[in-house]
Amino acid sequence: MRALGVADQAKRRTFVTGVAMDEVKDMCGRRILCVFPRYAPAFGNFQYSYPLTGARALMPPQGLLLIAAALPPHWQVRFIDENMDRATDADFAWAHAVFVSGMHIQRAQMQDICRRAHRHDRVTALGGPSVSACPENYPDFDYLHVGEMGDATEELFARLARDTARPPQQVVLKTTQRRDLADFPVPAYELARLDLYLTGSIQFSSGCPYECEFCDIPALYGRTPRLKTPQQVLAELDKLLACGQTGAVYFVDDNFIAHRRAVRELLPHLVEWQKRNGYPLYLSCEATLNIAKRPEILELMRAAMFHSIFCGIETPDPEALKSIAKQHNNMVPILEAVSTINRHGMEVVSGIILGLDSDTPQTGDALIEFVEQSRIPMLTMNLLQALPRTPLWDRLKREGRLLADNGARESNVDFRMPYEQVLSMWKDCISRAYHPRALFARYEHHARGTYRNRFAPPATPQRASWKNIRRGLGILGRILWHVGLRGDYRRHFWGFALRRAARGEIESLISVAILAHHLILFAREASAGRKNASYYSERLRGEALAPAE
Ligand code: B12
Repeated sequence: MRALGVADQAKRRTFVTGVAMDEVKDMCGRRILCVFPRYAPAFGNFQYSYPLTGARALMPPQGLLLIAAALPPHWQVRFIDENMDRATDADFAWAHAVFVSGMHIQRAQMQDICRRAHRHDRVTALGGPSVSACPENYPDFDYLHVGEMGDATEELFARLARDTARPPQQVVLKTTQRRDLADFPVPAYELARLDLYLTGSIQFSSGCPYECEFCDIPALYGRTPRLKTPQQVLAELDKLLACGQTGAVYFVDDNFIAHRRAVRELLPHLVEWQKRNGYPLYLSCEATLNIAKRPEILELMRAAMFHSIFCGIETPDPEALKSIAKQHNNMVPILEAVSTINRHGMEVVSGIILGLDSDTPQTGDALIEFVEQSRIPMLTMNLLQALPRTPLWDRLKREGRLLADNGARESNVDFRMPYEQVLSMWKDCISRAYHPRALFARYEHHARGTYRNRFAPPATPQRASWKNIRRGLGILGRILWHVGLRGDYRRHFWGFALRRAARGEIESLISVAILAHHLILFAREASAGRKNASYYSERLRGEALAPAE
């Protein structure tokens, strides 16, 4: 928990213009407690790698840190990520108002925070992707902020400046005028313990032009990409460094190449920034697979030290891609696209969906064949979920295949294939894809190819700092202890590790060991039915509410 620096105070003065700001400025300061809810254990959280790295959560929540930076200048703010620490009674007692943010998967935890704040009679405000899609799911919060930062945000601040008593009934504030990303403040990164996250986060753009049937991004953030300026992105990177960010930083953009010209303008600035700062960070992002058609962009990303791209491949079946309105994945043959990206030193992390209407009993085997051919090490394999505000939700509703209450089922979709068959296909794919032998074989392929295609930065003082070396040695020590000595898949680990050590490739040894540990352990839990394929199931909700350690 930390207070905001002078620079941010200055930045915040420019935010609230017009009536609200004049009103707010003359009123007494407010104390805002920003609480980010716990994630339920899930594939995408990498919780099994935390003991190796000392991390305690995956990445800082951009949304809440942005809102914290946008508060009126003389207000105080505290930030608590409940993936690390639980907000205490003292925190709630300190606050005038409690701000919360999150995804559908965090619904139970968001409601839990609201209950705890109300026990202290504190007014609560909720924003973020879940309430923006389904405000009706949050009857207990006092203020609902639906949509992105804009006029609704100003209205919320003005109302709290006037009165922090809980309103007699819920107030829903809908953004009608979005604030331009070019006018976004630098998120309040200094409020977060960046050194305790597995990766940092930064945003360049919002929105995606495509309309994949299962995705709610077009409804939530629009199809016309909105952008920050390169100068803003560099200012944010400067601030991340100043706040102790090291290692990896993830661009949270829905589609990093949503606006190709803007990306071509941004990348040379990132290359220069890395050079100027001694190549301190590895970058990654999410982008559509057709980025493979843009070698000029891939080459600039290589020079800017991008190490991986998350691509929503979803299925290797071109016909199935058409059926979910994702034919843009077919613009380049998928295997060719993956190897093109690898040739530029970037690993592809692939999103995969099982339970599509086009699935057959052979789908699982076809997927494993694709995993072996593409050599993609990390694939987030999820069961199809129908998210509100998506064409899929509307179609399934029309077809009467949307399960309102799916109890212990792992999805709210009434699959074409028998449910149990889809579930066992999912478990079978997870256990085969993440068997240690298969996984390390795929990583071996990239250690001899993709990773050697990367831009090799000079050994700058920033990279070879004692702090980095000490941190690296600490992680290596824990890997050798937990995996090399005590791990039950140590034979496969040592095969990979000794080959890396023989070539002095210690960095790829460490980064692979960290991720492989999570993938292997999570897959074991999931294929044994002890971890879920999705965030819809009851048991998960039950689990999610367990108090933080
Ligand atoms: C980065 C990211 C992740 C990261 C984590 C990010 C984090 N720390 O929270 C990781 C990789 C872990 C992740 C995982 C998942 N994710 Co995700 N993720 C994203 C992504 C791409 C960016 C999030 C972000 O930083 N956005 C930028 C910030 C600035 O936007 P924002 O949070 O909406 O905030 C704005 C407003 O909402 C508002 N606001 C936000 N909070 C608040 C609070 C208050 C008080 C106020 C006033 C305003 C306000 O102001 C901000 C500025 O406009 C989003 C898509 C997106 N564009 O947001 C998907 C998204 C949030 N993820 C999604 C999903 C479904 C998942 C998974 C469940 C997928 C899966 N099946 O496994 C997992 C779940 C995690 C888990 N436990 O398993 C969905 C959520 C759907 C929903 N409506 O809830 C999204 C929207 C993508 C999609 N396709 O639909 N994800």
